[in-house]
Amino acid sequence: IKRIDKDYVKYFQSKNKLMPYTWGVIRIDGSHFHKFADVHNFEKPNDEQALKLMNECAVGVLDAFREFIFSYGVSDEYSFILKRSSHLQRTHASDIVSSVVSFFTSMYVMKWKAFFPLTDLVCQPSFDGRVVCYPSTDILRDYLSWRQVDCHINNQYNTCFWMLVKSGKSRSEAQQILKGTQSQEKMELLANNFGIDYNAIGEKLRLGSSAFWEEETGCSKIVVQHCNIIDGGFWEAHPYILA
Ligand code: DGT
Ligand code: MG
Ligand code: MG
Ligand code: MG
Ligand code: MG
Repeated sequence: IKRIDKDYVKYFQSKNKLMPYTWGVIRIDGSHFHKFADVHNFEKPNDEQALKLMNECAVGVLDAFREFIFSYGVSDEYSFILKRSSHLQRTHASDIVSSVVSFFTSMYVMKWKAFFPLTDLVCQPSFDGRVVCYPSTDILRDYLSWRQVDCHINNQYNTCFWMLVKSGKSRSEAQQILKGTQSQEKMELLANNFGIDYNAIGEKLRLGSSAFWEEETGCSKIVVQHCNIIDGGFWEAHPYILA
């Protein structure tokens, strides 16, 4: 048998590398979670247990992949920030994204019963993932602010929407009432119609969740907090995260 050198096939692999010395952000997002939430009877608009399960999986990722220093999650998504120096170790974008996505997904399945003891997992959760490199800390901060603003806007809308629906409006009526309303009008709608002070709604819902390595004298541990990551205060209190 004639041996043919078939090594050439490796040249078809494209090398999609992360840009060195930038902030790499891996964002995963649940696929069709609209349906997944319905099938598993998630509470509307926010299911406390579902959010806790997402946080647990994020903590698992931080613990398993030590290149991540900070993560931020809301709804069915989580963003993981790679240390700038870690690019030299894991240079292939698809390797790191696929590892994180599969780890997060299997952890979600493994931990399901602990958070939903009375609900069977009846369809497979899956997540998509992408990595984006941000060249400066300012732009990374803007990225995180964008996600937290999105959390606030969606949560405020969803809170109004489901209060209207639960009070007897149809979904299209609720949509019509909220169409074009500004943040202030939504706050007034909640206060006047339902006696809800939006600012008193739990921080976990308004601010999303940040899971990160907390450094204390001599030791560091992973914590989950619901804090404002748009203003400078958090970053000044944790200067080592983006150092
Ligand atoms: P995708 O990401 O394009 O595959 O589609 P979806 O359906 O995952 O949409 P996405 O990611 O834009 O929005 C997240 C959906 O997940 C949203 O439509 C409602 C659902 N969801 C997430 N968290 C909760 C929750 O706590 N309670 C309920 N009821 N639904 C939730
Ligand atoms: Mg998606
Ligand atoms: Mg989704
Ligand atoms: Mg989403
Ligand atoms: Mg391998």
